[in-house]
Amino acid sequence: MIGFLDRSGLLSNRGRVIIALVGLGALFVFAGGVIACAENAQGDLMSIAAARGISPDDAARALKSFVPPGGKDDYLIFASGGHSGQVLVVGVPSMRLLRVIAVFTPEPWQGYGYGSDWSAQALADSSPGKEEIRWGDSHHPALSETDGDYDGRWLYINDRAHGRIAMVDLKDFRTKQVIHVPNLQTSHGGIFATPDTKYVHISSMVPALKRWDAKVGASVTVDEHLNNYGDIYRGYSTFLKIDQDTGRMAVEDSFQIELPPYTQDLADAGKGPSYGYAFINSYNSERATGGVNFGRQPLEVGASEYDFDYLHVINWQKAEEVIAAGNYEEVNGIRLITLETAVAEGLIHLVPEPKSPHGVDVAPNGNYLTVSGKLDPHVTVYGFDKILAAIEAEDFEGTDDYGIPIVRFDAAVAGQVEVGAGPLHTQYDNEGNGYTSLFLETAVAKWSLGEPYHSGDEAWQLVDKLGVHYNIGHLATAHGDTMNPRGGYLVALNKWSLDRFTNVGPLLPQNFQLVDLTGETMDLLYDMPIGVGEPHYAQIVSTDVINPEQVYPLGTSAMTGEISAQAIEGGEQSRIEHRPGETEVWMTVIRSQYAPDVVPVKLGDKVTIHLTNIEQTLDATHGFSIPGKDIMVSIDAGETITIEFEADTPGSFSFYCTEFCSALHLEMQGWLIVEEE
Ligand code: CUK
Ligand code: CUA
Repeated sequence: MIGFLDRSGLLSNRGRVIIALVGLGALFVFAGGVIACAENAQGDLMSIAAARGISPDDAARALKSFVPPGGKDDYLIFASGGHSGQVLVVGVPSMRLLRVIAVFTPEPWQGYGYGSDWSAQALADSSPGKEEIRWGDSHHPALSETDGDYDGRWLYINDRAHGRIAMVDLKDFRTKQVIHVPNLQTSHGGIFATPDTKYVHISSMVPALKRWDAKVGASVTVDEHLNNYGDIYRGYSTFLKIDQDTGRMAVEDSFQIELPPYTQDLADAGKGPSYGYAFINSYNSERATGGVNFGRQPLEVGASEYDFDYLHVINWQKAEEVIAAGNYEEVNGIRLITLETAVAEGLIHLVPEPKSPHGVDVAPNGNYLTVSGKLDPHVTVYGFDKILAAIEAEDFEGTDDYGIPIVRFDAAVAGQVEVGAGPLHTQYDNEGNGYTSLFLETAVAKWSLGEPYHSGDEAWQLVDKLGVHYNIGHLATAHGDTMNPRGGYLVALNKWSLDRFTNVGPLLPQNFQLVDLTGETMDLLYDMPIGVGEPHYAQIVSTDVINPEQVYPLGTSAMTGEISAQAIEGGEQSRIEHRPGETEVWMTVIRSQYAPDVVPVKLGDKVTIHLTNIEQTLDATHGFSIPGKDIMVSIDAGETITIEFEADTPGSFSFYCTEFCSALHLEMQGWLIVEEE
């Protein structure tokens, strides 16, 4: 033990670690009642750490993030899976990957998109253009909220590459709806749920041609693109109405507001005093078009010309009234308030934002809005009360080219904090602090908000900074987007990992870093490599509010929640019906047998099989696949899934259960026999 401390050479600083190790030793004494055991345990811990070259600080960090085998996590991270198109569910503090939820991309283990009646259909129906899209850039997850806090009902996420948005039901962690939002070509802003989940918001990323229809297209020339950009392109802010029973987005009850062709970026929901408002920042208010080969400035130069871009302040409650009054146009299947109407009705105001802004994040009290300019070392915090007062007093510095009033910058600002280079996104804790990611500095800055959280010299101060590895994008704190943040942990979502893991390059994993917020200074606890895409954003929710159901009632369709009578009627559940040109099969699935297990069909038949897993035990999932068919379904206990295919090849085909479900799993197979007439 002495040798170990000598090796560390920092005895006084490491005191707390020694206390932790001694404390752990004491626990063994208490449990075992044997002094010798205590010394051994302590000695063991010390020698294990020493043998592995682990410093006392790292040993303490390991204890803070370690969840023993069989132990449970305190929080779940719902992280976008980036180009994988999926959602990743990770435990905190253990940083163990617990689940991958298939959303925009087919996923074979879950049978998502491989022939099942619901998921394959959802993916096909949501493809915006003329061909089926088989991937997505899953981007910003948003958990549903009640009274401004995560309620564990649903999760929404957008596909940055398209105007798609999906709903995941947290009752069974499955995607239940994928839609393409009319008029959007790409999406970014938000997504957020209003504090009551009345709406989920998504806005366009890059502006699209006016009245863009993804299936039909629109006519444009290079000349029009370069010279009329400001006239022929528009952005869109979309409020998708949420069915409170099912969580589904109802496009027919939703509406859109047309925006200027700035590149709308991140967005957030008003809450508390700002309930009824949405905030969307933007860059490229210059409306640069790119086109170096046509003698134009590079886009990144043209789009960085102005000192200010604009935060959009949108009054969606007032927009609801405009819709109710019938003052809208129906465009590509959604009710659209035109830019002209939005200006005339006073639905939108702009507030200048310094230098190519990226994030806008509403503080827990709903009054402060933090924005950061990628090219400005400050976070700028607006007071919603100040913005409202300025709007009321018409304290404007003019209008933009589309007639939208611009609130005077100084009238809106409540505070500014110099945080460092390349600030992007901000999250909050339960003590009135903001945490801002610094992309260029590759760090997290902790800073204090003003009244009522901090006053006098305590307000608007940089409090602490922590280096992260490397090039942080988003960050997330526990319940950090709600009115009730929990503090405790922060996760940094880093784009580069360079020297952090064994080199598996040249494409290296992304790096989720777990940070402890409970001490005087932020402390980095753990690195988690993510090797499946570039996750952008994550939300962290207490496991208290996530309660998935155990098993489905017998015969349930996971998609609709409906119980199929035919699937469960006694005796009727296992049978085959032949009709001219088609065969319909009702098949039960249980450890370790399909019934029927020999399925005769005629060549050319349209074959429909309704598979029902008649088990009622958690995790007793079975699979089903047929050689030569792109079919792979996963059937959870109680679930019914229908598959359809054409019997286009004569012969016998051994279908089998793809899940190692029992000792006789290998025997869980059957035959599809395709007979020629
Ligand atoms: S954006 Cu990725 S780091 Cu697309 Cu949310 Cu800021
Ligand atoms: Cu069922 Cu293997």
